[in-house]
Amino acid sequence: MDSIEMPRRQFLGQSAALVTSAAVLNSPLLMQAFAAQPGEEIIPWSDQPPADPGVARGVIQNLQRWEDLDWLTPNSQFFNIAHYNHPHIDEQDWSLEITGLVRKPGRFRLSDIRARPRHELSFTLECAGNNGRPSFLTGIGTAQWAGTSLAAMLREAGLLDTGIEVVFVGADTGEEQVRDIKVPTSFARSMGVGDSMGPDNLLCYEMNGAPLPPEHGFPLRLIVPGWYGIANVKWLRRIEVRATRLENRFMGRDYVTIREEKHDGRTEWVETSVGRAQIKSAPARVVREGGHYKIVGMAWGAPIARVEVSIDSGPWQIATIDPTRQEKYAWRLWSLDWPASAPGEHAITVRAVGADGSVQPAPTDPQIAGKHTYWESNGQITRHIRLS
Ligand SMILES: Nc1nc2c(c(=O)[nH]1)N[C@H]1C(S)=C(S)[C@@H](COP(=O)(O)O)O[C@H]1N2
Ligand SMILES: [Mo]
Repeated sequence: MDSIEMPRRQFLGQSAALVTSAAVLNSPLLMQAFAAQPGEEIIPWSDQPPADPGVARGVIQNLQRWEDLDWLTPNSQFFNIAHYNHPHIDEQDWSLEITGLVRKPGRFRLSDIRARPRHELSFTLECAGNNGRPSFLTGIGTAQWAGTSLAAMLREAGLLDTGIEVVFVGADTGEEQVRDIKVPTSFARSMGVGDSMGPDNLLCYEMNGAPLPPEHGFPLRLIVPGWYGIANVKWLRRIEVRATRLENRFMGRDYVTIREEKHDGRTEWVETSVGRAQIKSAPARVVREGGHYKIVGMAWGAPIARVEVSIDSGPWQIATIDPTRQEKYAWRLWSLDWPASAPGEHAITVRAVGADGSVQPAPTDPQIAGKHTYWESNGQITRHIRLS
């Protein structure tokens, strides 16, 4: 089965009103404007990062070229990140524990979780470090994730009023140095009780119609749509409700954004834990069909109202957004015809504008310029290309 077709079929399966408009919107002509076509020639970017991720070697794997990404990312093309080891878990030996400040602690096998009501959603998962370094441009992908509701399981466990934090612990382990102590530790991230009870959070066992692949967290991972990748804990083995905050490496030391902010005319350096996804866009590829060029890309991180493209620092031009694939947590495809393309080197910059009027920041915006760490780098992206 070609997994690329899946969301479209699912989209067509929705309410009658949607099907009517989808029939019009899904016309072959319109789909052609955005998805990669067999007949078109892709012009590779001239500022291609090295295939080897350098310092992140062994942590980040399976990075793709933007040119090869499409609306849905097949499992074989999905990047993966593992900060510690890569656990290979046998379903028979595995269970999920829900424990801590709950009235009814419990242990669940994969079959128990699969027997619960199933939910599916498309979500664009982006590493918070994506674009923070010159060699890391494609730590992003969109999959159709399936699982059961986290909120429903927490509700059944019965949260006690004393609990403020829900900690999600993975089966992968490592060692950290904290001051003079060597700490043997498991990968873990946490969220406040309110965020954990978000109605769309999934305990996820399926990715693009297949059981979760080992490198993406088999048998179970957390999917927190609308948050950066780090919140989406893989190889989940324990959920624990606690009365104090987790301040481990992935909450309080690494994945911390350090930014200069102005308060009352004074500069203050502020350190915050990586959180929700932020508005962002990128050009994916320039294609030639006959003598005609077109720029195609994605926009994500917030509800998108508009995408604008500037070529060689020229005026912002409004791109056409693919009306057929509108899912709450997945990126939108957009395209712009480029009739005035001339031979030589060109710079292509994109910015997304949100439904709330927010604009993806320029590199000179204090939000980006005042940032001293590479996390949450949602500044406007410029790519370079040479046309012959
Ligand atoms: N248990 C565990 N979960 C994890 C990680 C990890 O190292 N261990 N890495 C996180 C990070 S930094 C990202 S960006 C996403 C990547 O998800 P993927 O590997 O499925 O693409 O997983 C997150 N979940
Ligand atoms: Mo990440």
